[in-house]
Amino acid sequence: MAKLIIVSNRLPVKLQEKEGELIFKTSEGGLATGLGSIYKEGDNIWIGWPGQVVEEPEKQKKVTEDLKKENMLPVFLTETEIKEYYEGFSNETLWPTFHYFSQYAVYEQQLWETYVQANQKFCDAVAEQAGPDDTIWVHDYQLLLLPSMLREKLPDCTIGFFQHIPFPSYEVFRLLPWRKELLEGMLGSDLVGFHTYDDMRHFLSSVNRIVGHGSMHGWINLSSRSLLVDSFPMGIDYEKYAGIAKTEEVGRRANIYRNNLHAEKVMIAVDRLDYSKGIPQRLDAFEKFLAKYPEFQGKVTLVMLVVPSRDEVEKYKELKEEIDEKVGRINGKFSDINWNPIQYFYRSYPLETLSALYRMADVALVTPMRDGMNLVCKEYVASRHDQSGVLILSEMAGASKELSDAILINPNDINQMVEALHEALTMPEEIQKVHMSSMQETIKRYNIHHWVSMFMDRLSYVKIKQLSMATS
Ligand code: GDG
Repeated sequence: MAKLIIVSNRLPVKLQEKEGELIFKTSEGGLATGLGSIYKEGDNIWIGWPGQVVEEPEKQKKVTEDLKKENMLPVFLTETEIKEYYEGFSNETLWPTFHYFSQYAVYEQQLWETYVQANQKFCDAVAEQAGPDDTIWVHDYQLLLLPSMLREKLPDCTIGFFQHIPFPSYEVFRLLPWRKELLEGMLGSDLVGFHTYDDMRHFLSSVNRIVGHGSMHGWINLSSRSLLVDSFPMGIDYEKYAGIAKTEEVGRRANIYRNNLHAEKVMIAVDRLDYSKGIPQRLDAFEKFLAKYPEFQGKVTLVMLVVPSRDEVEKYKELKEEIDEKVGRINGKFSDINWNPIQYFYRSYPLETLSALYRMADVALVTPMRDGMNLVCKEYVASRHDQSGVLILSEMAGASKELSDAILINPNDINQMVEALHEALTMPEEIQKVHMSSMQETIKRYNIHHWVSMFMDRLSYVKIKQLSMATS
């Protein structure tokens, strides 16, 4: 029986050490939820790094056996691979470049070589499991070389690739010293997917100008075969978020949190610590808003949840300090005994707490400088059980293409953000409901299950089309 092999840098579980024993914590991430029911079926399998370095062969064996029961296979990465392939090339070269922060990108041959080596390690792990009829679905920028490495070993198998972050314009992508190798890596796929039409267009333009292959309606004809490039905007598990937000317990918590804030209006922002998320710019806009509209002082609180991420990387340490400083300055300037303009949390919370925060907030501020999609804004919309609430959303998030009922802003335009805050905080409830219910309809329909089936259906279609092209 043909099976599906999912490959991503991280497995949908995280390995943790508890009292000398290694245990697994299930991830609640969107991808894990969306693919959760699929990889557990039959012989399907998910291959990836378990989130911790495990060196002792005995421990590796035990982890492998435990994960096998759950249809997962670990790829064990060394300290050096984590430093150079993951934190280095993936997060200090590709991530900044793909998010238009190329001034932050490091170009180091050593990091590139480890990136190649790690992709090869994933390839070996997949090749050991895969048969010629199997379908392999590779995820994200850490594994750009994997499709062509797999194609070489398994010429007939079906390979899909999805990139969760933006694909930059040719002028930015071409700055990478390894641009040609990276594109050739991706071209090993049968189907290459992005969140938006623009990302897809940028990719096709780079393929044309750097590798010299043109395209027609998303099809690229290589000498050996054709592949398709298309957009698949990722959704969330709508019913899950809407369901939790509606529960009595979450409603009770939302009331308690709100009462404790002593504010008439509450705004929420939830991000991983990342310079692509526009956190300092948002703080600048809020500061300017409180100065321009002093009648809101004492009345509106921004609850800002920043989830620790990549704190080994220098740029992220600097960003954390910048945020700490700005929050301290704004609170120092405007707070009074009963009220703080910003409630800032640098940690992550369980899903129920997050849901209560979404439920209590009148406004969500999602203002990235650049974001492949952004799921937080969709989760906020799904959590609005009474259709009230306003979403302020950056045009630079992939989600803005679907959520045109949000107040759309350019995060570089601080004055526009100030006015958007004013508009959101004074919007009549009947207008809020019109926009919110329209966004809910979109997100409900184009949910995570829809995304998975769209991608898988298109991948099967490509294989059929390739066969008919080969015989015609
Ligand atoms: C990448 C792309 C693309 C956050 N804090 C807590 C928590 N979260 C969850 C959110 C949301 C997820 O983390 C963040 O997802 P985003 O999509 O917003 O952003 P990235 O992590 O940068 O994801 C992005 C995504 O891939 C999918 O393709 O949309 O553009 O950059 O689900 O809810 N979850 C819990 N506690 C927290 O404190 N439980």
